[in-house]
Amino acid sequence: MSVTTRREDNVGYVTIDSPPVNAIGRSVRTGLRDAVTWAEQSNLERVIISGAGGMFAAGADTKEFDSDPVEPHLPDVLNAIDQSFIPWIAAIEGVALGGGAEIALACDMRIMAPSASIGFPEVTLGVIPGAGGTQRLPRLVGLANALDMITLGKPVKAQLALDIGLVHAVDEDPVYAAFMVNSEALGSFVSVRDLPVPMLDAAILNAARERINSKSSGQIAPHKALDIIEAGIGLPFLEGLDIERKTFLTLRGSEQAKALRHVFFAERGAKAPADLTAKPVELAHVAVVGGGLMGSGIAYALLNSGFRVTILETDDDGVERACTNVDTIIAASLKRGLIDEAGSNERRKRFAATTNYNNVSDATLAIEAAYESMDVKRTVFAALEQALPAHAILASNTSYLDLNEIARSVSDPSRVIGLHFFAPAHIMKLLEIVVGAHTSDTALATGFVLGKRLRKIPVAVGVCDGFVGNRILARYREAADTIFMDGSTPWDIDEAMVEFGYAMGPYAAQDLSGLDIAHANRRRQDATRDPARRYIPIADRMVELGKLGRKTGAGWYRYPGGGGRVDDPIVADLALEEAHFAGIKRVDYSADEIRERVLLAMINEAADILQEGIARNASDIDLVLVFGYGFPRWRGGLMHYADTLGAKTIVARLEELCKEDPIAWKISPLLQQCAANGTLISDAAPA
Ligand code: T1G
Repeated sequence: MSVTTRREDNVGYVTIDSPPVNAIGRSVRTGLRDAVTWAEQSNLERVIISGAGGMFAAGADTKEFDSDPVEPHLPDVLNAIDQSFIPWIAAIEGVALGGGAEIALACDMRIMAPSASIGFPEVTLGVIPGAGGTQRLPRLVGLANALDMITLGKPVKAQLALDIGLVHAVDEDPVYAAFMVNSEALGSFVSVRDLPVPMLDAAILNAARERINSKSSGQIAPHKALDIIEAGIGLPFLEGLDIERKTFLTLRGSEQAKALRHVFFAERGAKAPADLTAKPVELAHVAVVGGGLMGSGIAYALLNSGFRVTILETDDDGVERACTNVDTIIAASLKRGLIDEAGSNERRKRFAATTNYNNVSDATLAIEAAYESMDVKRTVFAALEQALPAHAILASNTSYLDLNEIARSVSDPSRVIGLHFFAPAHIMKLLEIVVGAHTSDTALATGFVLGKRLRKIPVAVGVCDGFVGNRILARYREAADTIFMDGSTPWDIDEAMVEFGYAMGPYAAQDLSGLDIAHANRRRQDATRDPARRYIPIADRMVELGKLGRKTGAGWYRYPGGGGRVDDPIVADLALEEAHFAGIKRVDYSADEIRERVLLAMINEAADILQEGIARNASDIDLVLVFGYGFPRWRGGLMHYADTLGAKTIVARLEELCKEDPIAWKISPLLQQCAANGTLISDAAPA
């Protein structure tokens, strides 16, 4: 039974019980509909509805979104609740999201537990509330609050819900509080649908529209939600419900909704492989080598998850720097209200920094985040091998270097794994777990457990230059630099990629991280680069000129007075000069041509990564690009996006580009196979 009913005297208790999150599927909708009939036939004085398992309801069962809607439809069930002559009280614990929040809105009264949250995240799935949320919420909390909650999709905690009038009370025991509500009070409540609609306010609507444009650029659902809220204010309730439902059903089948659902489920699929049965090592005390920006970010992420953390440094200055860096992060979290004073002090108690490796003799995991030099890493790993217990796992945060070579610096390479965090490490959700040739299942299981404890998205990747994300990034940059050399400017390319949905183009992004990082990698690759492969020298020229990006006041852009970026004609001239030397006849690429070349280059590289088994599946590549490299979530990730183009189309275009440069555009056999077989790239598996 997904919905249970019981009575005590003249109080009815309806409980949604559909583990793990009380998603509102057909059985729940049917159970709720039958509960309304039961209540009305049972001569009850009130009904208290709650969720089992400490959660009210996580919203509609999104697994049903790919099939035709099946009765009873949620709007009809909720209309039956709010039209019932028996008062219903929603007793909310955990979360009431989407359809869960809409159930609560259909009740006469709402009571939340202090730690509970309520919200309308539908737009994060590319849809809008489809069971009355856009029509009831404005009546309850006003136009501005309703627009905020629905078009941004962010839930609110109990106190704010109380402050804006979304709920009547906050109580540690909402069910008991609902039982204790006196009958007179209960009888005084008006159904939300019968509350007066707020006035239309052009200023509020325009502000909401602007906020959507800045926060959700390119996305359709937030604008549609605003449209339906606005339209509903001028319509009778049932007509508003009707256009809401029609819009929801249309959006449910849209490309953006399918893409966002793909990412939603891919994110939840990011866990240890089912056949990984090895027991992870117990984790309590973790050593982090290096207290720079990465090391201190990793340390804080570990502190946030309850670990004891010791940063190892080479000298007292390093120790002081590590402490300052961690203190800075703690202070920032305190200032933003992410932690309180007690939390801040408790984290500090679990943190230490030292030069003395003997202080980590009881650590069962070490994460090396030292300078990206193989010599440094070899030295560190040898010292860690001496200092930590023999069963401890030794991890490197290296972004590019060969993990197998690092593993050769210890006697037991099976203990070595890569844990590639993304700066800022305590904020970015992606964690690439790099699996070396000898990495043990115990080490891998430990990596996944750590990823889960840190609330990261753990993705297992194989060893190659740049693993998954940085390898695709390198191809992205190479394609962009080629377009730059052959005809465009960095700002044309950045603009084209922002229009695609990136928050920032590749040149503006590199100005933030620094041109010297990619330069160091190009120098490292000099010895092994294919001499026949076209090489674009502009970025080297930039580094030679000291134009390293924001940190030197100028990179691909200029930053006068440390302010915003300004196009730099010197940079454009560099390309003209290099093109002249190379005898290149430059062309003026359109934004579409720029996007096509950059994206096809990335897709082709990603297909090789999949073919080589560096990534386990296409979904993992989507997670890496969305959660580590700013690929627009509403495009579903690189491989999901590739399938919207189709392998046949991709291969045909690559064949054209091969005529320009057969080496750079060498077509991945995996793409050719998908094109020939008419199969999805997302379904392709390593060879
Ligand atoms: N439908 C189906 N399955 C869901 C689900 C949902 N809404 N929410 C979670 N799951 C699955 C999830 O895939 C995972 O499965 C398991 O539950 C645990 O999830 C009509 C149209 C509720 C805060 O957007 O935000 O209502 O991997 O790992 O970390 O107007 O799940 O175990 O097989 O995330 O404790 C709107 C989405 C829907 C909320 C719990 N609702 N869910 O987090 O667990 S549209 C949402 C969440 C809608 C109405 C509209 C979170 C959570 P598996 P989990 P968690």
